[in-house]
Amino acid sequence: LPIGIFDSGVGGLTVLKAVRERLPQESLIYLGDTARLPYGTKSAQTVAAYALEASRRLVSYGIKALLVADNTSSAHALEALRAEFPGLPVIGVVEPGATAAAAASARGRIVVAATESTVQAGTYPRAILHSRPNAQVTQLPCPLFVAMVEEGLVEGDIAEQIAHHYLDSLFSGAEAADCLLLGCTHFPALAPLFRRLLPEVAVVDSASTTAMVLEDLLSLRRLRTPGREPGAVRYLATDAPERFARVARVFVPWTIAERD
Ligand code: DGN
Repeated sequence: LPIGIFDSGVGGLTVLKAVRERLPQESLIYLGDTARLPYGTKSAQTVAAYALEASRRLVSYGIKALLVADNTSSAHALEALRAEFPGLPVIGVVEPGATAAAAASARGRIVVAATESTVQAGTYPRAILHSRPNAQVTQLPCPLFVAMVEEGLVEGDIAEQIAHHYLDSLFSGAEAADCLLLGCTHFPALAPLFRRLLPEVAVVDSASTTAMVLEDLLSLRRLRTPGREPGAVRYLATDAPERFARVARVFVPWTIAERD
């Protein structure tokens, strides 16, 4: 059976890519709930209801594990999803990302960049403080980064100005943070820009850590697919496959057919 990967839209392809690199022999089925995106500006109840509905659809295809790539759904709905599908391993991106940031930060001054809805949930600070109780965590809602990435503005003047707008005050002065946790599916596309603007700062993206956690979980439950043959990857979107295929180019270096 494949691993199901769920996201509110296209950005979760950053997580799919990390899983593909780490576990190439696994078949994957990706569902982007493009009809209802963005989740990042919606209330907790709405996000949880949408995440449940989309995940039910993914589960109906037959999957051996559910990976919630969407940070907003991971922040609000992970427990509800685990309760809905007892026996199915369900993992999100918040805990792996928080653990990685807690380990990567030199002085424990961590900024979590995320959508407004993820910030409201407060799940990232809770998870970071669980790993590193004396950390100083600041949450930074940055909706413009999402739009920017979808427009392909990941470098250049506009991208730099918006990055300065959000980041400058937190990463300067005596109290400057030393770690930037990318708490949104879209932000790994901006990681090269952030690393260039903030060379002293540890920029942590949860996608690769989540792929590691998934690997451990599959091994533990004896669900790994043996062999080296690459698994199949299937993409589903609840709306506008043309836009999905176009925006996907920002996130993965391969082409996704409009009808898959
Ligand atoms: N996938 C969302 C997240 O990781 O929070 C970002 C896109 C959105 O819904 N705004």
